[in-house]
Amino acid sequence: MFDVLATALIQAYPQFANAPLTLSPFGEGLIHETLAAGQLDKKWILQGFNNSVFRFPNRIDHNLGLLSRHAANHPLPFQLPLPLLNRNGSGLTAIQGKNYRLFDFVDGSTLQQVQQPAQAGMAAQAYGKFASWSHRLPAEAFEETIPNFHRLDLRFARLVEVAKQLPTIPEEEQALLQGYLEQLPLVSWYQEQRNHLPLRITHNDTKINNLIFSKTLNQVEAVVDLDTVMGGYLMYDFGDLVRTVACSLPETSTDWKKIQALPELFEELLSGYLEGLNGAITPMETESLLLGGEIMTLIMGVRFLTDHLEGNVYYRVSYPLQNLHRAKNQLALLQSQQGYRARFANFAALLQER
Ligand code: GN1
Ligand code: MG
Repeated sequence: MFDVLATALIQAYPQFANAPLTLSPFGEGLIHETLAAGQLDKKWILQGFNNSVFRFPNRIDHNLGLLSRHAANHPLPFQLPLPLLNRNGSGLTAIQGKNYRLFDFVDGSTLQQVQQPAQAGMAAQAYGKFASWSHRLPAEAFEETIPNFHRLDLRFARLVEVAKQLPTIPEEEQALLQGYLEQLPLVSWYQEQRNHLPLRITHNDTKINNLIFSKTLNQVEAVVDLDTVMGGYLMYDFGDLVRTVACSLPETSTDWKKIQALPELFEELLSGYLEGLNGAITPMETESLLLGGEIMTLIMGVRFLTDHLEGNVYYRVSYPLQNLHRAKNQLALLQSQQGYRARFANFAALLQER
């Protein structure tokens, strides 16, 4: 099935020998196509680059260049895998009308959900370290690889607009839409925060499966999926961790009644993230983290519902109603988090006293 692709890759990359190259689907990404590539006893990750989502590959290159130059004299305790260069010195290789990128394979394990609280702490520490490590780099020097990516206010307005343009909306969608529209106060809070929070360098896709743990799951080997690294707020990175770690079920689950926030894991995440930051955070930023999980869950839910109403034009789906179901999942998780606001705030206050 991948014969033509394999032959073209062998010619394009100096890493490959003239021997059979096997390609097979890999991982759970929703945007790029990810394949594992194997030749003799070596492995790589091959990515079919999504040009329609990432319309500015040069900006990604620019940002990754800034990161790799910084890493050269400020070592990190984990890898940031960058695209390998082809024989023309480029990180992108066009084959059969599609762009591909090749990465070294990082040996280890990925998790869709944490199995133990300590893994939550480790994950949060790694992303916190990433933020403290990049603290001295000027956020303005980073280019927006997806313009307005986490602008909740704009995402919310877009949902309203798409819904308005539909002649009719079925009952289930209407109820869900209503649930989302009731979150307007959170959108206002977000807009207010934008007047105060400093722009930092953030990863912007800090879900748990964008970390590669060691095989024994006792340390983080790599932070991957760096295409959305750009200017952002710390609450984005902390928030996407809360969304994907401090939850009883993954974003694909349709077991609505069992979808809940897990406060113990939130606490592990907050301790770990602040530890990783090691002081590189202002009091206002710390305060903003408390609602970061809500913000990111709301953004994702709004985006899933918008995509459903638009006919699944953005996210990969494995069945037609999947985006609707993801949106339903995220609203349940969001509402559950909102029941824990006081508890999260108390915990944060206790942490500060320590
Ligand atoms: C996408 O490609 P992937 O699965 O790492 C998305 C994220 C969402 C996520 C939801 C560029 O990430 O924003 O959080 O799906 N990335 C982009 O699972 O839209
Ligand atoms: Mg990913």
